[in-house]
Amino acid sequence: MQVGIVGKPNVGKSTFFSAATMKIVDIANYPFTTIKPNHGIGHLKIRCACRSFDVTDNPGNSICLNGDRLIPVEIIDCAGLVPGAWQGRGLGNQFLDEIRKADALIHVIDASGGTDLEGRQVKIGTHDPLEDVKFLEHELTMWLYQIISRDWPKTIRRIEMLKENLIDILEERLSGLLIKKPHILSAVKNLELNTSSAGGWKEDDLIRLAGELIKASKPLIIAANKMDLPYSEENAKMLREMGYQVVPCSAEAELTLRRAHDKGFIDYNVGESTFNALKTDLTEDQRKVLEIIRNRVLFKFSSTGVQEVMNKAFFQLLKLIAVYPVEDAEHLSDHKGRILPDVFLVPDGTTARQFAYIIHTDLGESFLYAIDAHDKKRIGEEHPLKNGAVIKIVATKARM
Ligand SMILES: Nc1nc2c(ncn2[C@@H]2O[C@H](COP(=O)(O)OP(=O)(O)OP(=O)(O)O)[C@@H](O)[C@H]2O)c(=O)[nH]1
Ligand SMILES: [Mg+2]
Repeated sequence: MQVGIVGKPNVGKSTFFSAATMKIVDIANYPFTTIKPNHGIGHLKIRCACRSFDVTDNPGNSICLNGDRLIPVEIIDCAGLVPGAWQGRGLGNQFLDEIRKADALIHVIDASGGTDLEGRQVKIGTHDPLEDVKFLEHELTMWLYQIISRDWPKTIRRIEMLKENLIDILEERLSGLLIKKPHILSAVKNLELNTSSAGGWKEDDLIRLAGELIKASKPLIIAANKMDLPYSEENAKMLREMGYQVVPCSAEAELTLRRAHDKGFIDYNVGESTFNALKTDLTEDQRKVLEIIRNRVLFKFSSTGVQEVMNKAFFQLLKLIAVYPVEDAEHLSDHKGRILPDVFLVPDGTTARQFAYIIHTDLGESFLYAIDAHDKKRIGEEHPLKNGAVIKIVATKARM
């Protein structure tokens, strides 16, 4: 699963990406710094199961840092989007091509209102970030509308002449955009559109359909960036009150803290509300920057927000849970004796048997039952797994 970092130019998308992945990418205070998208690996942070079991673990596919498990996930830093992108304006084509492959979106906005719709710097507080939110919704809707409407006459012919089903045609047509049948069914239902009379649908119906499909298939969280600047807090509050899911954030603060930590200047755990200065010989400027971050960001918002956005994008928008497979439920180890080596991200609602299939087809096929390492109780094949569960699969041909 991939999450795309999107928004107009110059809002801090690449800064967010760099802070989340520690990859060095171009960051600058002008529009279209990023032209080609950046792909990278960021991490979700959860309380590691090693803490509840009080064991020392040997992580394999993830990292355990001071009792927190960091799980790798893929994120994409997209080129900036400007009005008219759906008609190819700016870097519209590159941008929208990346969005196809995204399962969810992080919409980075400049919450300080210091950049206009094209990403040019303006006096802070003069641009309304609500416009940015509306504009992204509009661009994505019109992009999808264009795709659907391009062969709408052909679609209608297939329905009327070949008696094909509209939902099936749309599913086939839109699968490359990760738009699936449940998305289409819920969109049509929400809009109360009658699929048997699709031939009579107006342009406006197709635009509304595109809007609903985008909402259903590309769930979105707003990273209200540049929270270290004035006006940001009010703007983030305003968006939240309008019903948007908003996390206050300062990508620049997170990037600075992670770099300072890597250089040994400070001790900082990602997503935390504090850091400790380690070096006594920091320059006056370095000390000042760290104090600004402490006072304007950490003290006010209790974190830089970057980790919270990452976790919410995957756990809430994509509805994933983390499950640890083990071979020995007593020692929590795999066949090599490694303790809690792996953690898998799976859809919420994944049953014990489905989890066995995710680990290995053989294990799914020969599944007998599972054991929850917390209470050592048996779990039947239909039983959905809990977030954070440590699970042993018992199969006829025991192999794991
Ligand atoms: N004050 C403040 N500035 C930030 C923050 N995050 C990013 N910036 C600045 O915003 C400017 C744009 O940052 P980028 O990360 O290049 O923005 P972008 O959205 O990737 O821009 P494009 O690639 O042009 O679309 C740079 O000057 C950053 O230093 C933040 O949290 N606070
Ligand atoms: Mg960029």
